[in-house]
Amino acid sequence: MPPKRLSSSEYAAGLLSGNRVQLSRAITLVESTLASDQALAQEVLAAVLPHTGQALRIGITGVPGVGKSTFIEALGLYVVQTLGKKLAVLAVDPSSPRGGGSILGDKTRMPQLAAHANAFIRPSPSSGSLGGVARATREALLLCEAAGHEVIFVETVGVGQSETTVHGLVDFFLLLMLAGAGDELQGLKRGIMEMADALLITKADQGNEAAARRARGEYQNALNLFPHAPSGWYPPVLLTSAVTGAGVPETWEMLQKYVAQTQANGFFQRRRQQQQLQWLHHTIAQELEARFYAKEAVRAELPMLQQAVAEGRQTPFAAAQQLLNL
Ligand SMILES: Nc1nc2c(ncn2[C@@H]2O[C@H](COP(=O)(O)OP(=O)(O)OP(=O)(O)O)[C@@H](O)[C@H]2O)c(=O)[nH]1
Ligand SMILES: [Mg+2]
Repeated sequence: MPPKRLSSSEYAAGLLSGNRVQLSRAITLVESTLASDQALAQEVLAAVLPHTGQALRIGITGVPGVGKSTFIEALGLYVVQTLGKKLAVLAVDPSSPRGGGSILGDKTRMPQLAAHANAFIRPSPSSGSLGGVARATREALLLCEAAGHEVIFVETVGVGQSETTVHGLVDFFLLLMLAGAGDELQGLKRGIMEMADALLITKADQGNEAAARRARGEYQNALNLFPHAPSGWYPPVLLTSAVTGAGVPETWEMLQKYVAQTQANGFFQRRRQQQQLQWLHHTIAQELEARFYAKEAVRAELPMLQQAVAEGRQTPFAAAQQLLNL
């Protein structure tokens, strides 16, 4: 029997008390495409909004196999055990098949973290489009904050558009890299490195240390060529190893330093404000487009006009104007 449908205030109360079952169910609600679920989800979000925003939001990306899951387990355990903080791990993986993204299988790569009472791990929503996944993840992040999570990791695979999306969700963006593999091999575009607030060279162990140190030097030089960031922050390059545990406390200290510096100079708040505004305009654009294409008259005229544009009988601009004026 499916669980009884809760009211928005019941959801809100459950979330604010840190109830994990309610948190999971509320996230399922924001992921749902049913109009009635969406409406309830928006009510829940409105109710808990004053209790959001206090977490440190960290994006983590890197090509498959670089060691994201292993690193999240190591840094995550440091956060929940050593620091005693509540952590949530979310993922943005629009390509994941229905029934659970890679992070779900990943729970086996994060066995201790997955079992820890202070850690909440949630796989990527599996609803195809990146836009849908991004919205659901943004809202899930707010729900996790309302439930008292002080640190939030958002993981994504570094192969495409999804890191731009995650960059727009987080306070700090960590890029994991392998030593010795060429940039092309890592599928890295300059743009992704430019978004990074820090680079972590993974697997600096088992004879790989010298190569890792060399890579650190090279990447540090590459980063120094980028234009001066408005945050006043210079992205550092750190070495990590899940085998020796090296780099884990250092990564946390670096994050603290970033927060202190950017909260002092106002960039931290500004970045969040910009993200909110971007999200606003993005939502308006999407909604307008959806309404436009749903119009009866547009649906009737569109095929003919498409044909005319394709055959060069009408300019795209004129056809667009005609449709927009309908
Ligand atoms: N020696 C060494 N091996 C590591 C380290 N971190 C990860 N590995 C290994 O590298 C492999 C890939 O690690 P994952 O953590 O699964 O990598 P991932 O980036 O999450 O990969 P995807 O989920 O496929 O995107 C595993 O076999 C790990 O055991 C490390 O610090 N040192
Ligand atoms: Mg993984």
